[in-house]
Amino acid sequence: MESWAGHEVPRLPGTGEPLRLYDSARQGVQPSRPEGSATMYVCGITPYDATHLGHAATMITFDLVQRMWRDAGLTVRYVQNVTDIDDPLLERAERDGEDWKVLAMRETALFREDMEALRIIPPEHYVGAVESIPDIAEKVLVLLKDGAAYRLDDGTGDVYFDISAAPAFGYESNLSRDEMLEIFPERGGDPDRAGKRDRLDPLLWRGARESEPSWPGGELGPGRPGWHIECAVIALNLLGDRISVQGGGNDLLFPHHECSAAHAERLTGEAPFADHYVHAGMIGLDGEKMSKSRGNLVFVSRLRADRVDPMAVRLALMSGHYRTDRSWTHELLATAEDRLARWRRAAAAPAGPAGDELLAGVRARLADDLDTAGAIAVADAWADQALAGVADDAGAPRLFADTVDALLGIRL
Ligand code: 5CA
Ligand code: ZN
Repeated sequence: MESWAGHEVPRLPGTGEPLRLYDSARQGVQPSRPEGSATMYVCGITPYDATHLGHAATMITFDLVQRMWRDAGLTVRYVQNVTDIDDPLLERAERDGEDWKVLAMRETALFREDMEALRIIPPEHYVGAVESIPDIAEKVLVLLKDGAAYRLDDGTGDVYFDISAAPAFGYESNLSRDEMLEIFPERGGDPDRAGKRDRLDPLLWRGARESEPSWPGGELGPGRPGWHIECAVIALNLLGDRISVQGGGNDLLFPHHECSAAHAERLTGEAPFADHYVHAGMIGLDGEKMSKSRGNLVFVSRLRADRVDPMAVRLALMSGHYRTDRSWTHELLATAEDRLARWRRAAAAPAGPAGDELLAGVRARLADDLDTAGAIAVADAWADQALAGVADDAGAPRLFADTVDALLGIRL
């Protein structure tokens, strides 16, 4: 499927610092030292609604990872998916009396526009679940033949992964079995489905149902793919057996990333599937979790229609640390708008304080598990001095603009 349009990223003098990132599996900040090219797979949208600020914050987080890797001289290979067939999409289409394909296409198109506006560097491959179905079916069959999966004998054709085929199951999320059992049904799992070997076994292939879309699955029989195998197969096919970063929001810690890793590791025989499992915090609104049921979603497209500068939205979302669950508020946006205006005035100054400390400071803060608030403070300090009339270096305003553009994605 088509990705979105990219933009020039300014080249900065020197080379950036190696990135250190929190890994959910090892539960600590660990150096990210990809050899050759850095590979990243980020879990993208299920396109049944418009992009909200939570999606935006997660995409910005991984955009920063890519910017830091590039600045450190690495080649980056980045893949993102679109879950363009799944229960939530079908449910929404049914509720609104709309064709699920039309709904998915419309919301994916809107997401692309939002990503471009937020200056998110596009993935090299932007891949839909539907277009990946033959590849997924092939791998489900491999798991079935290998004894790592089984078919329910109730005539549905549904195939499940046997988690006992993944001896390290649980290493990614670090959750106890009780915690897993509690979360599993809240995030698409079906612990009470009769005939499963283990209540936590995840669905790999859903046999065709009369009222649902289905695709030929060859020997598997007609049906549609489960969610976790979708991401495992797309990542393996396009990025290889071991990736540098598996990314998404922290709502994907379990079961999604645990199961994707278990599937991938069983298919390749190599573990871990990802060097870093990286999770962005959830964005809420005024202290409440942003969710469809609460009806408190703030859409990027709505803000754009209201003529809010997307750079202010980006700056506001980066003012908190990516791993922290945090709230969107009107004040957050107002502060970001003021800051953006101040930075623009400073970048337009004829000269400013020398820029080397600024560049080194922004690089150092971001290299430390993406400390965006720290990086913003470094940029603020330079801008304040430039606006106070410190004018040592005529080239510094350009370097300031290039630094916040290349590393923070903020175009002044
Ligand atoms: N299609 C699946 C991933 S394979 C999915 O979770 N889709 S989604 O549309 O629900 O979310 C898209 C991405 O945004 C995921 O990485 C998800 O973890 C993240 N996300 C969802 N809600 C929020 C939120 N409130 N705050 C931050 N990130 C979020
Ligand atoms: Zn995913």
